[in-house]
Amino acid sequence: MPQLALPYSQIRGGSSKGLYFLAEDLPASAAMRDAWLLALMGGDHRQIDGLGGADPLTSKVAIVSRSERPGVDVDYLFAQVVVGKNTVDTRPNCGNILAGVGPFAIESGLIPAGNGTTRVVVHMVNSGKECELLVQTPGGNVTYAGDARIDGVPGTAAPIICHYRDLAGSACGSLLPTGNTVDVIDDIAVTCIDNGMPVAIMSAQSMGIQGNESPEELNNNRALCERIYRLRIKLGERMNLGDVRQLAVPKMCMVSRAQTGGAISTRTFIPDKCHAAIGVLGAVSVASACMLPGSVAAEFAELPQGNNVVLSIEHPAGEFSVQLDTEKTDQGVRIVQAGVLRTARLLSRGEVFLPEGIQGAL
Ligand code: NQM
Repeated sequence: MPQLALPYSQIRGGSSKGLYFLAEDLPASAAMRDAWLLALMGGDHRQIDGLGGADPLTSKVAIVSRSERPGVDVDYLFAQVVVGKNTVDTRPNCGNILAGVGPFAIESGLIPAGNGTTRVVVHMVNSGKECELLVQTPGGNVTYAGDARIDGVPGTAAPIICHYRDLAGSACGSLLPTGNTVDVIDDIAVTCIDNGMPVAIMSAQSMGIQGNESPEELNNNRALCERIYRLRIKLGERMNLGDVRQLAVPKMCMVSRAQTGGAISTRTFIPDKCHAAIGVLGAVSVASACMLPGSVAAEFAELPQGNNVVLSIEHPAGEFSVQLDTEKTDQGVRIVQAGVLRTARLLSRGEVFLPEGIQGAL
């Protein structure tokens, strides 16, 4: 059987990039779909025989279909092809790749473009949550050009506004999956939180670093990487994620006081390599933790006054602003909605080839 040609788009979504497929072009069986994605992206650490870029931020896939849910336009399943592990993880979501789902849905004809701005309501299959995207469509066409700037991406582009609703417990079942605001594991105080992304937050100091190091420096610190890995495996069980050795969660975030006037400074491992910046939903989870009295993040955070706040989460490539609408409850604080600004750009579109022998191999 010859190589199978599959229609795809490659889109930069926020500070990540990935392949975007219509669900109808991939197998319905999860096992077969994952085998295809590994073959298309590359299962080895260099991804030399596929389109993944040998980096967690470029080894991503969006699978999109028209939604049958009331009030929802499209369903989006995110798949992380875990670099070097020959596995696909559909447990985490990705808020960067999500930004590209709006343009992809419009350009693929899943929803019509409005004249000016098009609202795309996305059901995130990984988490069961929803996000409203506002995409620029002047004259009924998607435009990628504009003057929005996001750290981690050169130049400017058209803004994509993302409004997330009610993200708590997206993968772990509850906002604080261990039931505590702080746990102490291996003598390290950790806040385990899932407000859109499972994240474990420790102070940089407790992990033996300053918190202002470059990702390269941290990646080269073998003792730190091994410590993070061991802690992550233990935390996975406690966060209701089970055995996380082959998974991309929980993200491991080390925090310290803001260095450039923001709310807090971060260095995040996703999960075993330091992020060049910070993930979208990772940043939303960290910002949410800053609002929780007694959390490890709150100890270091500079918080603006009020219930509706913008928190600037500092990261190695700059900062990420998260807008949070909160309300006070008897238990503390509830995060009602999170808003972020992203951009996206269509990079390529065409056919990607599935090697002979993979189709129908399972
Ligand atoms: O947290 C990196 C990214 C991400 C995921 C990661 C993301 C998110 O930068 O929503 O965007 O944490 O693996 O794309």
